[in-house]
Amino acid sequence: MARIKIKGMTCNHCVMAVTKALNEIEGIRDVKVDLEKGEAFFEGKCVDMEIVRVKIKKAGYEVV
Ligand SMILES: [Cu+2]
Repeated sequence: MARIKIKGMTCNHCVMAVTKALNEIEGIRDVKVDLEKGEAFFEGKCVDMEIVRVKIKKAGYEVV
């Protein structure tokens, strides 16, 4: 399981947006987002973290 810290999530809409963005990345599954902690978890093999970073950025948030 991978865990990333995300800056900028403030409500459930943000959680949905981040979840959707992560789910759109090939190889990522079982996405869970913790709004309070500002963290996202997912399963996935050979996931390029740079792709994750860019995808999150495009959704309007930032991987920290
Ligand atoms: Cu929000």
